Amino acid sequence: MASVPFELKGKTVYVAGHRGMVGSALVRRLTGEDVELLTATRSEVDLRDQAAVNQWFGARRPQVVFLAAAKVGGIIANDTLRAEFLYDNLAIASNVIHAAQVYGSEKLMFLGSSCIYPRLAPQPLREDSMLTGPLEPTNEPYAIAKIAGIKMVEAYRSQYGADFINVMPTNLYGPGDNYHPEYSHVVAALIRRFHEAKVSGAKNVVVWGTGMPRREFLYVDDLADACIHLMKTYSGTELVNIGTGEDITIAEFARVVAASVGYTSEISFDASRPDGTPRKLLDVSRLAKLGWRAGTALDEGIVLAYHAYLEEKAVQSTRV
Ligand code: GFB
Repeated sequence: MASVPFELKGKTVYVAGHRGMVGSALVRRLTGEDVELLTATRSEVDLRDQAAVNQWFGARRPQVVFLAAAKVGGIIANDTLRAEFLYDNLAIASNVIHAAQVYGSEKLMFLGSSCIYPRLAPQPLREDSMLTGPLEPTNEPYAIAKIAGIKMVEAYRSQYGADFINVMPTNLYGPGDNYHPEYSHVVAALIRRFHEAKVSGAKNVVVWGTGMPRREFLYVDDLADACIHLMKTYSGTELVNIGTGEDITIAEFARVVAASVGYTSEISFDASRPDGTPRKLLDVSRLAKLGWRAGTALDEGIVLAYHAYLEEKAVQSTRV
């Protein structure tokens, strides 16, 4: 089953979800490796369609798979599109993991999420706290789909000896994020809101919730680097958390974003909006033992993300 170090060099590597924020960061990072990159757009292969996935795997037979495809969104998207978050993510995980086994992929990495841990699990969140208590209700469908994917990876390891591994990223941000005003995650939402307020000269920006929840944020290019590192050096049943090991309140975080964007007026909080999980800080000691730590400081990463937002906005405005 497992051979570490695992050689990526010369392999065909499939990034499932290459148009998303995580997948595109993996593609950027993999250009520095000597691999043959395989991607497929949704119109070529809808990953929710088992027959289409099997046909594609049968034809291309990727040796290595990064399963970064998922339906994702912020707290409101998760809580509103509950059926889609459950169905799409269950189908994607089920189809891709099974096809990787059937068509002989040598190694697969499944990307989960820190929301698979119980809402009130002890902090920082250790990998072995999965399934020890109730989930955060706003993202239970997404978390259940991700837990099913994790359990598939574990089962395919144990029954078939497949070298499949699970990693759990914390909250992510960076180029390629979704800036939808209602459905995005907090980082993209605040970058856009503070930018628009700066441009319009608005004197107040509203941040959702009480400002008290704490979150850990990882720059997506750091995540991609950690994934490549773990693909090469880790094989095992245990999950591996990927984060910075540091968190911040949403109120403090809003001030970091405002400063990076150059917005200097008032910030207020709308407590009628959901807070979600009170705290979600990952224990990254297993990752550190495996020889990786995050390189991008939060304030530095937010500036990079803001520039990426401005570039993406400029590109969109030139599209006809
Ligand atoms: O990023 P976010 O939607 O993800 O929200 P979660 C994080 C925190 O930021 C929450 C607050 O406490 C929000 O109330 N927040 C403040 C905002 N202003 C805003 C805003 O304008 N937009 C958003 N979206 N939040 C998601 C899960 O939870 O995290 C997913 O629903 C996934 O399943 C993802 O795991 C990483 O951390 O609350």
